[in-house]
Amino acid sequence: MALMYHSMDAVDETPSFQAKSFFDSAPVLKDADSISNKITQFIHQNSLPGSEGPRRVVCVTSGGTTVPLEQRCVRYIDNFSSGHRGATSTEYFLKSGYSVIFLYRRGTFQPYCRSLPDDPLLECFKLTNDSSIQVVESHAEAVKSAISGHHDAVSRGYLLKLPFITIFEYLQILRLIATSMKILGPNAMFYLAAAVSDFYVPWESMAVHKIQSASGPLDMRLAQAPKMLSVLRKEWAPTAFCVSFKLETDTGILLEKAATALKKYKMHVVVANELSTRKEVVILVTESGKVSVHRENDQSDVESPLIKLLVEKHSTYIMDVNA
Ligand code: 9Z3
Repeated sequence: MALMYHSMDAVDETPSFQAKSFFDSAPVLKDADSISNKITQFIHQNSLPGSEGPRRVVCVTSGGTTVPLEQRCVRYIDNFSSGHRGATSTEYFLKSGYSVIFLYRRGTFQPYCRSLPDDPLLECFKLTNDSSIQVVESHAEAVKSAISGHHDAVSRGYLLKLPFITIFEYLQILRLIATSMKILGPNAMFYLAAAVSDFYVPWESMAVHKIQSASGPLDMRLAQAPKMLSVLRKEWAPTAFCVSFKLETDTGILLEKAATALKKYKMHVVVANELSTRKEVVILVTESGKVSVHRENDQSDVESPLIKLLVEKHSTYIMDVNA
């Protein structure tokens, strides 16, 4: 079987034109109004002057996007990301006084739940003789800190969690968040740790039903995903502080690719990481140079010094913009 998906012939097209075509042809986002209301309300609440003044807000993206191959999707292409980076970073941002919009791939790691076992419900709880539920002693600390950390952040209005699965959902929700965060000016930060598909099947050229195997091998050409980082910087939230990630498996090209992304998309910081060492070391690439950030020991998180450094850079940025 040969399924040819035409590329978008994008040679002369600007990122904003490509973005428009992408959104115009994307499937309608389910619950768009409710998502939009949640975002608007969250940003409104966090921009009110409280005792500490209006809070800084960061949008943390986390997990990989899928590319469906069929409209009634049975098969899809996936991008690797466990969501550990995003979930861990969210905790450190909250600790640093930020409010966080956590845009995450459904089913990936969640803030405050990293120390729980794989099947928390079945492994952390047991039935007692009188059929009430009790926490298993060995997991009691992890359960307590997960519940209290999460409850504290959500009930105080500091954490909003929004799930996505496909690249269509991810980019549509990211646009809603970014255009709403525009009013925060330099107090807004984007921390784009999600692993986003570079290629996708445009909705209108996608098979509706399950692709059949009877006609032999499948031949397909994927379109290039629009470069949304440019659009985010130029149109959606032009004064926000933007941090993107660059993932490679070949260390020989990592720093050069990160430096190219920094320039091309006008990021304030690109965090370069290599797949197998991503939990131990990351390299911050900025206009003023490169800095390696290491975790302190096997038990600590590289996100602790990473977020500390980014918060400092964000503070300098806010001062410069307001000067
Ligand atoms: C990253 O590089 C993240 O640090 C990881 C985190 C996905 C490696 P985990 O979720 O891993 O903790 O398991 N994210 C960005 C990956 C990406 O797709 N970047 C694009 C690129 O490299 C730019 S948006 O071209």
